[in-house]
Amino acid sequence: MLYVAFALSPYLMAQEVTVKEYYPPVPGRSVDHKGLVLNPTPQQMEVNWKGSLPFGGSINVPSKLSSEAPFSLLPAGKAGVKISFRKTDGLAGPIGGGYRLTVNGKGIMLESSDEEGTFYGIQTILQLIEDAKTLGDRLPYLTITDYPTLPIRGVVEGFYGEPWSHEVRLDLIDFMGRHKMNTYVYGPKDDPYHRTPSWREPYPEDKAAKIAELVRRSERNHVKFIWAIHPGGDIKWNEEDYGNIMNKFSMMYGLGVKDFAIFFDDISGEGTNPVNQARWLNRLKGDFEKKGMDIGELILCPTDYSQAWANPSYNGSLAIYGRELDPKYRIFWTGERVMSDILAPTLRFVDERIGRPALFWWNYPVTDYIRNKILQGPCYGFDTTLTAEELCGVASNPMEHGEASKLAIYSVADYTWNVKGYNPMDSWERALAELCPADPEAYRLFAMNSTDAIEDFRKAESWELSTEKFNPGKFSTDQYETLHTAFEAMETVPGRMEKACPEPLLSELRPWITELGKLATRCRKALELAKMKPTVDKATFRSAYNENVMSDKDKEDFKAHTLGTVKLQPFYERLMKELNPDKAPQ
Ligand code: LTM
Repeated sequence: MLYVAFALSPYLMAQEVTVKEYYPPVPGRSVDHKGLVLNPTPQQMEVNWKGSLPFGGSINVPSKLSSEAPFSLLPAGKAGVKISFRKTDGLAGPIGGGYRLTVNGKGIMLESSDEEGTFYGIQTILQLIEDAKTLGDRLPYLTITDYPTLPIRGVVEGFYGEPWSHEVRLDLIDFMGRHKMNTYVYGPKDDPYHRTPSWREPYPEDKAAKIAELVRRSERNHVKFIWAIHPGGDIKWNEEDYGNIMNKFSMMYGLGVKDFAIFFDDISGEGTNPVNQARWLNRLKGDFEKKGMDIGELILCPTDYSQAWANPSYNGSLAIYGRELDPKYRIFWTGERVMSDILAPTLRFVDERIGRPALFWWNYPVTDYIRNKILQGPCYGFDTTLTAEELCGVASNPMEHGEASKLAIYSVADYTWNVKGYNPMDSWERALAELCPADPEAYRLFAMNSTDAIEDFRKAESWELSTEKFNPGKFSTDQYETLHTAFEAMETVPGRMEKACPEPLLSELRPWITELGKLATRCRKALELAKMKPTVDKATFRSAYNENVMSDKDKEDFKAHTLGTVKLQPFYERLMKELNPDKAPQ
């Protein structure tokens, strides 16, 4: 369901509250990793800081491995650190993909039981190589025993609006591979060949070639490229349309796609019929088999994808899927609402009915319903006790802004790989440092003030500020100074980000960074007005006050690129209202 809330004035939304009132504080804590930063967080890591291996930036890969993927990803050099590799049984972990990595005086030893495990072990080594740069070109002795918790770890490009460009997709797929994610679901609502009206038609040649390239890039990254069709808007449950779906899938198969999804979200009428959906999906699976097609994942996104309206009864669609849909199909679920936390009760609700662990379609950081926002907050609201028996995976639905979406995708990679070990605050801070390494503090200052979504899915924002406790008629020097220093720090963000933030992230964030700078200045000036009021005459105060009133243009710009809606803008508005020289005496 697409909410159209972005037309709302931020002033209507602005209501200053303490984070504790109804926003849960961001869980987790900051961690000093001493330069040993890995994402996702390994399941087990023992570090012996007393010993370390000199690391000059290259690895001496044995010739029999050097041409083999993924060893060819390593920076090879004869004079480099020695690496050895051993196929060892029993390391795959509960769902495959596990590995063991040892760094000691002899060099690096990688062991794994399957291909996935080798790939993931190499990704960890590549991250260690980056870490060595900040560790004085040395690697501490360590042993990592690692494996994923959830089978599906990924992204669903499932938003309304301008689909990602080809370049953004390629880059995101590489990013996913580096962070051990394994699933990219292609379902942009505004790709006409995915959805009504043109789902029956083949992609034009140039677009088809790009999809084939995405499949190849995904394979290199051990990512499954899942192509989704969205036929429900105008489907006819007749032989002709069954043939149309099969035909489209066969064409996509011809481009190299081996994993498919069928979406029936956000439709009404004919297409919503769960009995027909299940019947056709089963038939498709059977026909794929008959044709000898080598199919991997099959996924359904139901019309009843949220507990907010899913029919809970025996005759409801979820229960029908549970009884009738082939168990190979995974089923998407967005939780209690469209935008929801990933929690046990809603998974119990859906799993009981669908007879399998649901696949969470996490509607964050998507902003197609609030296009004037850019969501940069920590990812929390994830139950860290869930297992693959209750939740088969999570796919994050991102923003149109691919680069800015990486902040959240990084943490979804972290959570899905190691559910128990997930630390939201630490994951977010590591992501900030990876994405803006030259000045993570500037990115942090920006990001913590741009987190709030809408009423249904509000998030802690500006949590280090106590604006709500400030009374402009009576305040302490300490309160004043603390806020003044904080606003001044925020005012440095635009300049610092211009210098430190890499492209294309900077271009995506720039309009909001500019607004943060302006908002911080208004807040600082409002604070200064509170201090000035008792010390100057009315005319002087009125003139200073008027200078800090937002012009129509300021309002328009802020409405187009809004942030700071939990604390900053409400603080500014409250102070300006209370300090208004024309305010009637109370
Ligand atoms: O969430 C689902 C299953 N469908 C749509 C998404 O396509 C859309 O991006 C989000 C956010 O607006 N909401 C939906 O209902």
